[in-house]
Amino acid sequence: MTAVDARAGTTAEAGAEPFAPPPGFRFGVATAAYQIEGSTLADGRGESIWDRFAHTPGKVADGDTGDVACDHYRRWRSDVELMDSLHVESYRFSIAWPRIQPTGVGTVNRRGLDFYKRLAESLRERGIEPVATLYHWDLPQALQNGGGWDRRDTVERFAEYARVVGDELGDVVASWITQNEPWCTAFLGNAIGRKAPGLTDWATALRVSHHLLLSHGRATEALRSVLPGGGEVGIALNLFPVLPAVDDEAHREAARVRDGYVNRWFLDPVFKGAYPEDMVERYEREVGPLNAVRDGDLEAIAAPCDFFGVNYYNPMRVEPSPDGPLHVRDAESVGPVTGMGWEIDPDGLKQILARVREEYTSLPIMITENGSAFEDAEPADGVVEDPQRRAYLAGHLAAIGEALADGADVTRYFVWSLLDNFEWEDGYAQRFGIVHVDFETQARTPKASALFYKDYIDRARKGS
Ligand code: IFM
Repeated sequence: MTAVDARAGTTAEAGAEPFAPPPGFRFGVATAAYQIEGSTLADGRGESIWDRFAHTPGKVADGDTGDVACDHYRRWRSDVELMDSLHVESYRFSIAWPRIQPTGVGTVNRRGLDFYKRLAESLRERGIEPVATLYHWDLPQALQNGGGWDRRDTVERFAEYARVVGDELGDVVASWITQNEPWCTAFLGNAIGRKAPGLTDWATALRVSHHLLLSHGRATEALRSVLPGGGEVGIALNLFPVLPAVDDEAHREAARVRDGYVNRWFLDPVFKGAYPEDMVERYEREVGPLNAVRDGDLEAIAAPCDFFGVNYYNPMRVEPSPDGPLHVRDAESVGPVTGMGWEIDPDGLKQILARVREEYTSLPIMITENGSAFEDAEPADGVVEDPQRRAYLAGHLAAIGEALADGADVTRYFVWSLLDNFEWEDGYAQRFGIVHVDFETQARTPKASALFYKDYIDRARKGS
């Protein structure tokens, strides 16, 4: 018995009773290219908006960048072995567009494609399913120089990129996610300025949101034209239960607005083919005419998907405020929070799943991200105790079990994240990994939560 197995054994006593995974269900882990790969200048990769943003003083905590990150571009083989050792069944990674098309247009960079091809093949050899995301925020900087997602032409460039990648990797990757969390890209990147490209213009952010959604529709079409039978396509949205901090009309209205801003603005066009009317009115009143939408766009956005990806972390409690975006701000959390200050509420995941099913779609659901950052202790004798993360995982896995029992059709669960990594504007200060990374030595140490997850998977499989 290895040290890892011995420690995993101890988690069984404290661990939750696993749910019975339905046929086809897979337990996975997720990452994203800029957050783990490093090697930003290797093999012809072009500059992305996150390289530019991170290298702009004052944008990222401690001046951190993704230049090295987890050095995964060079260590991918041992990272695949690591996943195998944790008995992970599915791996969601993202493809860096600037590795495939360094300037976002035209010539395809073979070395970039080969990297992802080798990765996907090696996952498959170990029986780990590869799930690829096309866009996890690293737009080629050259496209941003020409207007980025504010420019309609970027949508066509993205569809072209999707077609190239789908054509090359479709034989090894069956499941494809077009866009990840377009709310973050559009609004945190272009209205609030907290993420790349760091703009603070609401009119731009609204156009960007529309173009991102349209790019999902166009990429879906492009992927379908090249993927072999069995290929499946979906989008990943980050969804939040939004709760009024106080049960009165002003707070309920604040919750409706926040829900419109973070959830419905994306769910409605994807599943109902229309933007929510109350939000259209609000944006037109407060920002100006929504001039990006053309005939046929909403039909393209609502093109049927094969699955729906839900990223869930926390509920939002809100209150009215003249200063907040659209006059709403976050209120105090109730109960425990993570290192990000995000309220911990596994029940919120069940609420989201029920809402999606009741109001939007009966498509199979992949929980494409779920996880937590905490201030972990440094490894001691090869051990990192992270009881809070372990409890977070156990609680959310139990919630999925309950949702399944209530009839939800959940087919994947991806823990965010396999590794501690570059947490965007927070740099390396926030650790989401179930595996600890020493950023000086690049040593990987599975935390107690990773061993809990491995043990959970083993027990779930034994029972099934
Ligand atoms: O790290 C991010 C990820 O890139 C997108 N979803 C949320 C995670 C935690 O903030």
